[in-house]
Amino acid sequence: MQRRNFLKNSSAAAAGLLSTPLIASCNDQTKKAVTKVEESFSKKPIAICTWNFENATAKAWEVLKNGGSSLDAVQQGAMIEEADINNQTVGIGGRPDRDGNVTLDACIMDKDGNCGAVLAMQNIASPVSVARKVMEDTPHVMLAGLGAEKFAYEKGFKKVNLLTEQSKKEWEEWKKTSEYKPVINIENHDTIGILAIDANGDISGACTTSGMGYKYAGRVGDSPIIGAGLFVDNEVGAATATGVGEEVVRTVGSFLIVELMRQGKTPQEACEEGVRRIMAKNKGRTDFQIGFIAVNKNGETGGYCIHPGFSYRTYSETGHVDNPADSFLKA
Ligand code: SD4
Repeated sequence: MQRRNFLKNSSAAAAGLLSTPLIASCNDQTKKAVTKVEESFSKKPIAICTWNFENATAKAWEVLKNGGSSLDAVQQGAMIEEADINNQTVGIGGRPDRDGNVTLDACIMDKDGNCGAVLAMQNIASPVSVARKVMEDTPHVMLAGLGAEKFAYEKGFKKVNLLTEQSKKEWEEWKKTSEYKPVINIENHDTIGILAIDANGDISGACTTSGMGYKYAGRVGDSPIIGAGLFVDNEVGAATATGVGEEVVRTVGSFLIVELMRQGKTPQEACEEGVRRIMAKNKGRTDFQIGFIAVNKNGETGGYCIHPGFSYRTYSETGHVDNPADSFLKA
């Protein structure tokens, strides 16, 4: 019997016992045991995100603390980074593709396995919010390019110039060599993947990015691909990724990590195995970074990456913490 069902059944059985007057009146210990079982079954809220996005987890925590859903928590947390012009890999201020256009990818997934995504969408400041509309207001999971943008306008989103002066200046500089070469942990790596568990114990996740800087026009990475950049299974847990998306797609990384947790691995062990699979496929190639994070149904978390330098933030009742992740390759 699964632990959850066991707990459910044992608390139900104990509750049944309490309904008989004899035991209810004479057995305080039984009552205590029931309370204990119920307490251990009640879930504690937590928010966890890739990198050290303090403001995003703080926002998500505020939602959770006020009794909000994990879905609202991850959306609102992700929106903080989308609106930050200093984050050059998410939302406004994101680095453009090689033609100078900022194209955004995002997805969101809820406790029931519903999901929505937008791919290579231009001119809209909060792709995660459009992804949620795709999930809730359409029969589809993914909308791409002009179709996604048109849908966003229909839903009341405003047209915004996403290319900031800073990102434009850097792109003009880049054009002088036009060398496509992600620098580990520095350039191109600040995608936010965010996972949360609410007071009901329900899990949701979101992931949003402008993708790899100076990518081919139309290139889409892992971030808006359900199973690759993000996966949630409310029975088991959730995972999300940052880094070179092509490699995450090749192993369907986030889905893999959730399935490994289903088989009994801790979030930490599952993230480590996710990275090992990628390294095994790459046969000695090490010039790229990937970071995975995961949370299981009990609120335990984990994170792992290829190169040192990746960290993830957690916010729960026990505090607001930046957790440096262990890495496959050592410094
Ligand atoms: C992508 N995974 O488009 C994203 C990039 C990223 O931090 O994570 N940047 O491949």
